[in-house]
Amino acid sequence: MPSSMTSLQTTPARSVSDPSLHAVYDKVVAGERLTIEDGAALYDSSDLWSVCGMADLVRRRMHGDTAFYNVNRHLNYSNVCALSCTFCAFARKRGEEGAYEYTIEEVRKEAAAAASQGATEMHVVGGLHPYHPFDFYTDMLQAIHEEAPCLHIKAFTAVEIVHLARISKRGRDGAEGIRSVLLDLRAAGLGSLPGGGAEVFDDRVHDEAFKGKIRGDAWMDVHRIAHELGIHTNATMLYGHVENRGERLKHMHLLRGQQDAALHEWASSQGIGDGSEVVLSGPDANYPAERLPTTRTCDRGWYQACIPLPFVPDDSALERLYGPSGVENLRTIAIARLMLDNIPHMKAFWIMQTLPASQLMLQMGGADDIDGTVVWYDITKVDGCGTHQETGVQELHRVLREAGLTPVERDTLYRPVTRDGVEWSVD
Ligand code: V47
Repeated sequence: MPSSMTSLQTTPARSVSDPSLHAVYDKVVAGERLTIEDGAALYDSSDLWSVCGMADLVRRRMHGDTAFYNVNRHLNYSNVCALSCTFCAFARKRGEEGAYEYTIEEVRKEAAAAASQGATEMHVVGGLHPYHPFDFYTDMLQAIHEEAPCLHIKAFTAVEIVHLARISKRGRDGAEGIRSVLLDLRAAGLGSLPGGGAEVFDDRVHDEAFKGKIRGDAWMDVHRIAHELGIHTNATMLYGHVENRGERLKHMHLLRGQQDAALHEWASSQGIGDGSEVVLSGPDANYPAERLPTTRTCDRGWYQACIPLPFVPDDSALERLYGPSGVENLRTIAIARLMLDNIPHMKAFWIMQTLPASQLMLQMGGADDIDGTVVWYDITKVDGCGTHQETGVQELHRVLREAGLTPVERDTLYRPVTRDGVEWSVD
């Protein structure tokens, strides 16, 4: 095939109609890192089509036409929480109507049911329970692990980890306390950390919407320590409430900087980056060895996926707000794909984005992952739907294929899953 044809397939002719995006386009094509100002231009432009076109170009370079999903279960073990974040409709005080707590035996049953139905992952998070001792959490992990050793346990947001350091009296030891909590949890069965609780890394936003929760620097410390221990993590950004677009871009910038540090050694070994920046989203020619880190090629932990979470106002103390529009959601995930050039995966979490909008985000907005079958989800309920929010593998396949993509089941570490009914394996 003539080389001009190859480059036409991977680098579309510049069809960006907004002149303020021309410089951004040229950087994206070359695989150069975008600045916060570039991100602002992407937010300000009325040419959403081009913003998505660039995100899609990057997504196809990184993942071709693959769209990832997993067979998972979310388990929100308790909604009893010491905090009162204004965006949260999930938390209750103990004894309040709607408050609930799973016992260890109930968690064990959930794990057994998940495994018997072929799930590969259990995503376990809850409120900051004011009375459970530290042992409750290690017992819970052990129960899941004993009952279903094949399940990868992705559990506890950074906020919960800091809470566990406090209740186990290790809080005053700073990083050492966090490290020893993570080691204990790993010994009990923890596989990785989910991306929740990040919200928006900005003190003004923090004080207005989630005062009392840890600030962005503490959240990032937990993830840095997890990465040092070889534990993979994800990162969310909860947007569309009291923050502004500039604060979102700052959040992305901070995450990207931390991922540079996590990938530094691996990138040097691959000849990627200039020693400080690691860009994984450029044209193929920029990657003499592996484009993306895998557990085989890198023994550190890193951010595997970013999950932009659109604020769902229903039943929260910020119910007066509208929450982000469909266009803002599409634009934000596309910009996250472009700005977070060193985070391998961009997830359109269908529970919060809805299945139809997630499909568009995968088809044209830079997303390559849709999360999984979920089954029960308590934290948000879009349009007041119930906690039973299940989709099946067939439905996910239909949604992804209709978007022109090839569905690939993955495990939590993004290894392709080979499946025969409820039996599965990874290489
Ligand atoms: O931590 C709470 C957010 C998070 C609301 O790591 C809200 O793979 C929108 O983190 N509107 C939990 N968001 C969900 C989460 C997650 C989901 C899917 C995959 C992964 C992953 C992580 O939801 C909370 C908080 O940041 N949240 N209330 C709300 N009203």
